[in-house]
Amino acid sequence: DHEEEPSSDFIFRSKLPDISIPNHLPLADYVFQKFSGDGDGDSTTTCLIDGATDRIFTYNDVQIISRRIAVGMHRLGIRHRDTVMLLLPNSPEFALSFLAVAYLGAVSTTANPFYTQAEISKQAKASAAKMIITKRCHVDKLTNLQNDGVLIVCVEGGDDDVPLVDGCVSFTELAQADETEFPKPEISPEDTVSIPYSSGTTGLPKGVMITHKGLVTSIAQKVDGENPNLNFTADDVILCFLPMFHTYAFNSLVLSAMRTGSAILIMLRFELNLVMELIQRYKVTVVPVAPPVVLAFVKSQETEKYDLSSVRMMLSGAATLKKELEDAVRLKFPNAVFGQGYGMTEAGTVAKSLAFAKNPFKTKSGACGTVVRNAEMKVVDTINGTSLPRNKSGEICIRGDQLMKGYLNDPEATAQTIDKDGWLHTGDIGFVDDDGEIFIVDRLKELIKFKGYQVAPAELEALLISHPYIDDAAVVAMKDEVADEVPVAFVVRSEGSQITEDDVKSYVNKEVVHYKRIKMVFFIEAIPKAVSGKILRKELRAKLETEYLK
Ligand code: 4UW
Repeated sequence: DHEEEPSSDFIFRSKLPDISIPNHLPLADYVFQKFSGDGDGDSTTTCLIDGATDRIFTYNDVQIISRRIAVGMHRLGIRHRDTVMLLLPNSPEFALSFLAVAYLGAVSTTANPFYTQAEISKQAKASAAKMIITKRCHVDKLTNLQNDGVLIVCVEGGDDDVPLVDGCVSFTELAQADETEFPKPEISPEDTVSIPYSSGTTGLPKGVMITHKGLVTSIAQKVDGENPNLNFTADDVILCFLPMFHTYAFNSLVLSAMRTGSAILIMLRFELNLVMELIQRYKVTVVPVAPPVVLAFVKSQETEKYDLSSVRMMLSGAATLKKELEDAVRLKFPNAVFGQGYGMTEAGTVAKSLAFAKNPFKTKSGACGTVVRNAEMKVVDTINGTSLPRNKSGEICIRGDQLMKGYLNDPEATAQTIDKDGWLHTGDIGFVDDDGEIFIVDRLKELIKFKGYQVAPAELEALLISHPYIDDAAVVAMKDEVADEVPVAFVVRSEGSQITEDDVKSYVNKEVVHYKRIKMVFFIEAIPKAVSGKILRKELRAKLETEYLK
């Protein structure tokens, strides 16, 4: 009973032609395709550089070590379709573990290692993780999971210098298995390869089922074809300080770089002077950033002390970048092409600047890219759902093989996000201009982005309402110069309660990672709601500006 779509739909496509995408291949085979059989990749070239230790892994090393880890995991009982949680900071071990899991046909669920015990526990249980790979300093947050039978693998220890934490398996040992014992599983393109978490357009964080086919498609849309949209080459050194547990870094940088044979210089976290030192030392050519990093570069008085002339490409994404900031950072990197990417955990890369193409196009400052190839985009009216022409703002929708399979164990939320015609509704408001460039102007969804990190209001509201002296609560974004947005709470005290702002903050903030912490609390008589019970967030945000922050 498939209804015909109205022929009046305005559909936007890339200026680049569609290409043939080998998305029948399992992810790891696709990523290393150039290094197998008659591929033209040189597997003795550098794949990973650990910025913290200067350790180098060639393409050959990465493939062999990740297969060994796969064998090691298999010996411990991890099978096709089992879930392994990666609770690791940016490190070679992160990439190696992810690939090992992919080789096995198992599933990675990635989480911020600085999550609290409660946050980790929720995700590990919801995704049915059988194993967690982590660092020593995070093991004490996993005791309850370990007691439930989850295997904990620790990247330090097991050799002569460092003793292994009691009850943990040693990563070193895992990586010493015999790769010839590799149990090549039958992986279907529709198998899930990773389950990052995202709150999407509404509600609590949900597991996002990314398939081999989806991820291969998303990578190919960027770096494959005669004129790749994102022209990474084997000569590039790509800096990665963006968190690897997030789709932007792992899909768009690490895996895309591996597909092209580039070197990835891994940094634990963003630290401006270290970044500049590494750019100079390794002659970094590509610097992927998020808006707060752009701000740090622009504000820094020390950029001239370093030789940053090797940088030929700087990409921003994950949050709105102001045009003034974009214009200012260009001056600091005169040799670099600057542009944005726009993506979403559920949809991979949605748009990428064509300034990064091998044969580039002229692009405008402030645009967040053009829709990726082999995909369709439309902009729909938020009231009646009709598709809108160029230069008219509405909700951005995207369709193609790169989309998630759905939310884990949540068909209802899946159906709310991907409609029956296969369009994923992003919850972002924007328009497509005469040159096909996309501008995001607002967000329809309730998601708050602190420096590009997701903060789900529903998660904080659930915590607030669990307090005996709180009757009702709503969390909305407040504008912030550095973080872009910070979460603030409106709270209805229960009758007779004297609960203070500090009480509320300390009750919630100990349960969540730092960027989800509530920055301000406003007491209110009642939370404004629609008849449907939906919180009128727009009204609260307006209230913030007119009443509270004057
Ligand atoms: N401008 C304005 C932008 C932009 C933006 C994202 O945490 P998630 O789910 O995912 C991301 C993914 C970012 C990303 C950027 C570039 C890229 O190539 C890629 O490939 C996978 C991924 O942030 O949050 C999704 C939401 O973040 C906002 C927007 O609201 C989106 O729905 N967002 N990029 N350039 N806003």
